[in-house]
Amino acid sequence: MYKPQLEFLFNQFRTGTKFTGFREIDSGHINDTYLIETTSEKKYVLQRINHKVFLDVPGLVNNKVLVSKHLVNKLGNNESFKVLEFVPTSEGLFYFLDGEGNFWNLSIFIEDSRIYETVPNEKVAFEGGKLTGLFLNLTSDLKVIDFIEVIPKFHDMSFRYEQFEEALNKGNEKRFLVAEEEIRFCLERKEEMMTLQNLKEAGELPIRITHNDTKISNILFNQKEEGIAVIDTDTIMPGIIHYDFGDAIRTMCNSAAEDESDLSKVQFNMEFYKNYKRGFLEGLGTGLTKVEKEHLPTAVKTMIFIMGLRFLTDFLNGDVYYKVQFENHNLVRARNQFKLLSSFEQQL
Ligand code: GN1
Ligand code: MG
Repeated sequence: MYKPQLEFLFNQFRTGTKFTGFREIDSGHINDTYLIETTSEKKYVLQRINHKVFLDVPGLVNNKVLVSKHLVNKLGNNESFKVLEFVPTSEGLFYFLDGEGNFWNLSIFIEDSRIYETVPNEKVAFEGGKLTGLFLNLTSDLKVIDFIEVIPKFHDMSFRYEQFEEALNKGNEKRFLVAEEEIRFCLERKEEMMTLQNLKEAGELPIRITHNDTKISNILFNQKEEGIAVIDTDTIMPGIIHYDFGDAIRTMCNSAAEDESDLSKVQFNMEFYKNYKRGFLEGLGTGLTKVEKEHLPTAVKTMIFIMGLRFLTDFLNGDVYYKVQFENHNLVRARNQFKLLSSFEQQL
């Protein structure tokens, strides 16, 4: 994107300040994100929401604005718990639709914060858990019916297997050969990996409002290594607690980045797991049922696996979903997740 285009987009929103410059933030795999500098002290985050992935962007925006309002009403927006604040356009909408059919939204950048790509110590693991638990605690009284399913069947294992099997039928044959071992790994695991979905469908796990993308880089920390904000609320929708617990563990307990290709560096850190879990349960309070609690380790396995399965599927399809930076990037990501899963199982 060029500067004048971004300035034009920024000006559609009611900020009362002027655009002075921008920087691209390239950490997400789906949306395009820019940090906008202005004549005021405030900075903003301008984001193009990928409408090929998110088919109902106004519905998505409605979900996340609803959650922000709810959190502010309950806790206020304070130093130890900062809430994403979205800015309306001059028409009063929380998104702007440009002439090319792209959807944009703007939020206020949260100052004095940092993110981690990997957890440096037990405190950060504990804090990450506590904040995620608290977030779920605070959203637990929202009505599921007020939310759309942003991506239907997002974490449904059977749906992800269907997509995988379709890729096996239609995908790129050269890629099958390179990924033979990983394909076999996924085919062998099917029954086990259906456990959570089966429980959910049997009504044994309560449906709540969940974040659905609680990876470590979606949590902001302050300089004292305390968790202060949950960001990237695009996938907030009805789900089960295990999605958030498992997805967070997947990144918090990986000794390496999600796309580290040297698999000897990919180890599951049990100490971080214990600390994350302790923090998560503390933040969440007393709200878990017996079955929910019993299946927290199942969540870890399932969420590590489902991400590996999705990365592998995208690799077989020729990298059409996730942004990639190098050859075999998606395969590297998938291998990384499967190694992490094996490391968890060995230690369990
Ligand atoms: C995607 O774009 P980003 O980084 O927020 C993906 C998540 C995956 C994640 C893996 C809508 O999230 O489900 O866990 O990549 N989001 C979508 O890093 O598919
Ligand atoms: Mg996301």
